[in-house]
Amino acid sequence: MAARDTICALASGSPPSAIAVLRISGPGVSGIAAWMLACGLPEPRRTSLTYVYDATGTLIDQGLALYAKAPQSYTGEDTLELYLHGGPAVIDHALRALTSTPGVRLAEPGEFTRRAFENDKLDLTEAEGVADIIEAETGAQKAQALRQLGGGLTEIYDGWRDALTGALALVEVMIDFPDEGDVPLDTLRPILELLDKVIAEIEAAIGDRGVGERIRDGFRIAIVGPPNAGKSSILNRLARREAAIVTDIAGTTRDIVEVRVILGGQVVWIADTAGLRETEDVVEAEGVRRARRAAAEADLRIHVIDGAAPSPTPGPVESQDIVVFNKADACPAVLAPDGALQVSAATGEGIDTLESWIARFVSGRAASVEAPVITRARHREKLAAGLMSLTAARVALADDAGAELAAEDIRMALRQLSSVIGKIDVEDVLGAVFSRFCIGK
Ligand SMILES: Nc1nc2c(ncn2[C@@H]2O[C@H](COP(=O)(O)OP(=O)(O)O)[C@@H](O)[C@H]2O)c(=O)[nH]1
Ligand SMILES: [Mg+2]
Repeated sequence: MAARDTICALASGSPPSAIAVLRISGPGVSGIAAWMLACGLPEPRRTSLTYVYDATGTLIDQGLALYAKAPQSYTGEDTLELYLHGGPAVIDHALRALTSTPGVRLAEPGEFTRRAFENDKLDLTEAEGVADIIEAETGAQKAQALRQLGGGLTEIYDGWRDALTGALALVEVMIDFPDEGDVPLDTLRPILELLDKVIAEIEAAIGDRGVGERIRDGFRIAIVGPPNAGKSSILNRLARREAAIVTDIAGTTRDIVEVRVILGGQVVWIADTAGLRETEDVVEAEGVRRARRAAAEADLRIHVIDGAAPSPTPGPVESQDIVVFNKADACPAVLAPDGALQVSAATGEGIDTLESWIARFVSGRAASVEAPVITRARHREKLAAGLMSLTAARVALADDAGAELAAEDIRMALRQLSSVIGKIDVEDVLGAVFSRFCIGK
């Protein structure tokens, strides 16, 4: 393999900060330490307090240096970390000194982790866990990311791959030594047991109502109802700002207005939508179409009914949905249907209860799956494809002549599962995963 570039980057937050962590990884590390550090190359895994110089011998700063020798490092390469004072001039001087060295350049986003992946220090789901924990804002996101970067998904996929590799070996025996006539049940049974176990587990993972993805990306809630019911006013109350335009003209809201809040320890996207009604206005009609789609895709709908309307009743409501009777300040409460929450977007009455109902829903939904297997769309697509191949393999095995087909289907499923953890050719996937990292990680 051609000698790799040595990469460097600021790994800590933007300056000024108390301390700046500079990271260097690659074959050039020991050469750099020789001229850069007064202490020379430090002993591995021991911090050394040292003066730090540029190549001309000008002092950059005094700080701590930590050396990790390949392969016992995060990237699997020689790495050096410098803990310097976190001022812009220090950082600039140090990075200029490093990048003016031949063979040394600034790291691309996620490149340290990508090298770790390429050196088998972690698989792709673990690398995704690293990206997720850096972005985690809620405790639930952090816990999920920690589980993933600690190999929680790797273990599951390895189990599936072992079972399928075992099943494939048995199918190949059937192909090599075909019995006369029907395949005896003794040969088939262990294969079917292995396939059925994996199929059942993948089905369970897929049937999780997207909880892992929601914890990571946020739950989706849509505010729906007739024009002028006060949907935008309620959104603004929940957002604690004037996110959506409120007027007494029906048909004001046309596009979806989304706000992001944290409720029940979860990220929640609340969407205000156009009032549902028949309209000749093409722009409003498009808004109504979008509103219906947002309602259909949401995890939970808040149906707002207009307390001032002649007969305040909601449209079709699903069991977990919330019905809100708005304008309670101006309307007799006796009109509110059973189970509806009375609020007034005008005075703020009932909004805290609405928030706690939403919080209860999202935290209950998040807790409904103990350890979600799917945490992003990429996993879901591959698992769905793998499941199709396994179902096809099962059908093929029911047929005498189907062993060859079944073997091909199982191999296909293995490829789908392997691509989730990054064990097979996934150049485009790698690009997509690592480009979303921050620099220095
Ligand atoms: N009295 C009263 N008026 C409200 C309340 N909520 C909204 N309104 C008024 O109802 C009209 C429509 O509100 P808006 O939020 O734009 O409704 P939307 O069309 O459902 O988004 C505006 O004139 C608001 O000021 C409320 O709780 N009480
Ligand atoms: Mg509106």
